[in-house]
Amino acid sequence: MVDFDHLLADTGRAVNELLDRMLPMHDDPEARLVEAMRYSTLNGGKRIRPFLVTSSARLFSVDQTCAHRVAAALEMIHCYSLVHDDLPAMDDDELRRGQPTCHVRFDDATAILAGDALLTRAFEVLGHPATHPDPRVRCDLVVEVAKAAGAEGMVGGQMLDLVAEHHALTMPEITRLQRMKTGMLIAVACEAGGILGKAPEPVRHALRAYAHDLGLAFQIVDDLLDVEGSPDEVGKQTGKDEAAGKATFVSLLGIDRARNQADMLADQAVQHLEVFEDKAEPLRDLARFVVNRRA
Ligand code: GRG
Repeated sequence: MVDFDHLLADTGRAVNELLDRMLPMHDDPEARLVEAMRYSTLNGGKRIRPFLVTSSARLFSVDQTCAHRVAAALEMIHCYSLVHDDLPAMDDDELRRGQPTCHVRFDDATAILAGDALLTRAFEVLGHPATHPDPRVRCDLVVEVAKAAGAEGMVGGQMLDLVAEHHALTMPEITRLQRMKTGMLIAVACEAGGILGKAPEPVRHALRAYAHDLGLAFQIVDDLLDVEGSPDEVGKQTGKDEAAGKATFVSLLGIDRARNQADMLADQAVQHLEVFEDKAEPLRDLARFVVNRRA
């Protein structure tokens, strides 16, 4: 039995190798763009979304080569969102994953273009026949990932986050915002294994339910780390939400209740996996990792 830490590290290595091959350096005049794309994707990160894709794919005995391609595509989208989120027009951050943010290392325009190019490259990968031989599966992946990343998902959530800087949010409003901003990409990473494995709807539903609770637990811990963590540990500036007067799960619930809520959601997430029996052990371990992480 491979333990969780090794499995997470193996997934990270596999995705790094693939990203390295998918984003090759070249000598053309636009090489700076590729350099910025590589800088923003091959710079560490916990690789939680890739782990969700590969672990859910294993539930349905999906070829891991296909799963790794979907994992790399979702990581490109995740990294694009971080690059754009760090820009001066958004969160204006100088540190990400312990290193200068993309626009600090390059410049704003290059960071915008690197994000754009990562997003579009992700869909090129999803639509490529090497990702799955069945075009209906590839179409399904493209549609579900587009919904999760776009105006009804991550980008819409980011818009709500910007609006929230100017008026206080209630608990249901914050929950909806975070579900869109971070939850939907996490959810589609979980569901991707079911899509690749052509799993029936009730099984895909169980994965979505797990992901829903996991995504909220993840976000609550992110809010806790912003209050309790240090930049050295977390790899980015902390204390930003409070300084901006932003409503978060922690500002509304307080530290102790937020921590309890995250633990409760992780337990609830695990309960949705019963149908998969022992095969879902890595996903159960991930739920525990998400609430215990320090970065
Ligand atoms: C700008 C289109 C656009 C969207 C931005 C996801 C997002 C929306 C912004 C990221 C800002 C942020 C810190 C959100 C909190 C949750 C989150 C996505 C944290 C970072 O994810 P991790 O912890 O990061 O998985 P690593 O570095 O480990 O990959």
